[in-house]
Amino acid sequence: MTRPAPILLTGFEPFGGEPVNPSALIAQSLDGTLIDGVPIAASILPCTFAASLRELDVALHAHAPQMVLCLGQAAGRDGLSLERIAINVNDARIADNAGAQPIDEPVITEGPAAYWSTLPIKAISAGVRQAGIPCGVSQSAGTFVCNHVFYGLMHRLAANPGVRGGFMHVPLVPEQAARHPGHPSMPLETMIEGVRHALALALRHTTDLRATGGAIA
Ligand code: PCA
Repeated sequence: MTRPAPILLTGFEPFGGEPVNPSALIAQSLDGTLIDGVPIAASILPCTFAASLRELDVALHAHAPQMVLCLGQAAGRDGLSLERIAINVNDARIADNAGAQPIDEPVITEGPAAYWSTLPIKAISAGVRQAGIPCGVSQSAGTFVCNHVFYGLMHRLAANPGVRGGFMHVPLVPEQAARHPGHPSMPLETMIEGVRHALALALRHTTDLRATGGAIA
């Protein structure tokens, strides 16, 4: 039997002075495991505007995935957080790991203003919550390297509509939150379990649920 095309799961190296990035720990721990018979291939991306999409291209090329989920850390989020939309702007509040701090630059010159996630974000958040793990829809992936990678991913996948993709932000782990009083956190094992559920739900749901995931400003 031929092996099904993998799911590409990416994480980021630590940034902003943190010793770890939970997104990388999750991706590494799921690397090589199977979700409903589909293998996961993990890749850790540098937290830089210049090199992150180059590394993403290397991984897309190496693995020819059927689906892509990029993960990133978002201090302040209190659950797993499925991003709805990627926007065409880099506006960095802090320097990236190479010292770059772009202000109001497009991710891709002449690209559209935004791309939607093509993962079933409502079905995933409902299913992950049903498994007892906090999860929701987020209306903004920010304007730092995560949004940059999310936008770049969806721009690439727009030319390859058979491959679905999206982005999930994850909270800090308790060891990080202990150094940032007031920040919510989630144990690494819970996040890993949540991402496993999320990928299984994404494989099973080719269309999304009609359920509210909105926010009032
Ligand atoms: N989080 C950052 C970049 C890398 C990461 O894990 C972000 O949200 O943009």
